[in-house]
Formats: sequence, structure tokens, C-alpha cells
Amino acid sequence: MNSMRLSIVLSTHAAQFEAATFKGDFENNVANIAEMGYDGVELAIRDPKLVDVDELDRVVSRHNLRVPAIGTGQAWGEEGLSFTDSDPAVREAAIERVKSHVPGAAHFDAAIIIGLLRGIVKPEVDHDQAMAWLVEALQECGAAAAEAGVRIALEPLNRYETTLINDVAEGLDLIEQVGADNFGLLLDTFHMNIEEPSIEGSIRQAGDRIFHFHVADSNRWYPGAGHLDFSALLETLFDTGYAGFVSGEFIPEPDAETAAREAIVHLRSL
Ligand code: LER
Ligand code: MN
Repeated sequence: MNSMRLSIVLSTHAAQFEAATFKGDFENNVANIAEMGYDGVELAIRDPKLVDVDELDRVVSRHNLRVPAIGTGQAWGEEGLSFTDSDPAVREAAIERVKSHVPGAAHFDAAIIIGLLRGIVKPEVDHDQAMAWLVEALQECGAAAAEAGVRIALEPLNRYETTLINDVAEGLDLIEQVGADNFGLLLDTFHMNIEEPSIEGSIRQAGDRIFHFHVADSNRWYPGAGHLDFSALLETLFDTGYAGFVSGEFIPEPDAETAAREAIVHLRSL
């Protein structure tokens, strides 16, 4: 597993999400991440309008890093955009926002991540209605992404974050409903540890629909700081034929730098 490619989440702008390990000065962070031995940066971008893709590319390329995936959750966290809001204008804005990520994702050959942008179902919205909106939104975004050869990865999130798609079984069911080859899952070990009956069993079930992979330990600290067995679960992941990045998304404790270094030491030792 020592040849596995590792990336880490880096927000292009200041963000509230606590497990975006790095935020702030972009170029300094990229240089630092590359120097630690990472192979890529997963970019968290609230709005593609705020970034210049060519400039981002110049910075990451200068440090020989790849961009395996682009996170979109800040559009929910900071602007309240959601595929399942009761207001049709908000749903439409969420769809347009995801479509606006397609050129950048195509440029980097990155997957577009759908995390909290799917929304949490508000009390006035019926769950089945929310699921119908979610499927429609994913079909529309998926079609726009497919034209550019881009894949979309929805991340099952634990029950304390959303009521929509908490585990792999629900994710696979959603994949059936969406019915698009470029739509798959992002699995995150922190969420899996809370929701999956068996982490390894669920990784096997998701199989070739795993488009991206997040690692954090059971306490959402860096791998090695909790009680997850990364040796077993990453072996299972690569047994499925997964050839993508293993991306660190953990709380910057005791600080971002130490967490990122400890993660790489632990993961490279497996
Ligand atoms: C994002 O990748 C994630 O894992 C979520 O916990 C965001 O809220
Ligand atoms: Mn995640």
C-alpha cells in the first residue's frame, strides 16, 4: 500500500467547516503539503467564481500536486444552498452552483463532491419529496458533468449531519435511482465508523462505485489517533480495484501541520 496516493483537504478560502484541515494562505499551504510528501490537494471551493482555475493550476503544478476532487459543501455551510430546500429558487441555485464546478473539475480531472449540498430535510418538507428532488438534481448535474467527462461523488454522511443518505446501502439505492454511470460515492471512514454495520463489508458492497475516499480516525483526528484499523480497511479498498486518492479530511488537532504529518507517517507505515 506504500504506493497509495495521498491527498489532503485544502480550502481555497477561509471556511467554517472544522475538518477542512487546511485553510488560509493558499500558496503557503500547497507548498507545505507538498513538502510533507502528499501527492495531491482536494480543493474545497465555495463558489468557482471566487477562484481562477489557471492560477490554482499554476500553484499546484509548481509543487507537483494533483487535484483528485473538489468539495462543494461550503455553498451549503456559508450560503444555505441545497438540493432539497423547500424554496425552488434555492434548489435551482444549488444545481447551478454544482454545474458551475464542471469546467474546473474537467480541467483537473477531479470528481465533484456532493456532501451537505444535498441538504438536510427541513421539518416542512416530506422525506420522499426531498428524495425526489435529490434524484432530479443529481440527474441534471450528472448530465452536465458527463458532457465534460466529469464524475460526481455523493458522500454518505452520518445521522448527526443529515437525514438524507447516511450509509452505503442508501447510497447504492440512490445510484440505482439516478441511473448514471458517472454518479458514484465518496466514502469517509469517520462517517462509516458511525453508520456502517461493517466498514470493510460496506466498502466491498460499494465496490467500483467508490469514486473518492476520505480518511479520518474514529474521533475525526488524523489516522492513527483513534481506533480504526486503517490497514484492514485500506486493503479492502484497494482489493475493490480502487485506483484513486486516499484523501485526509480531519480536524486540525493538535494543529494542522502536526495532524497532516502524523497522518502521512501512519498511512505510509501500513
Ligand atoms: C465532508 O466531506 C464531510 O465529511 C462532512 O462531514 C461535511 O459536513
Ligand atoms: Mn468527508
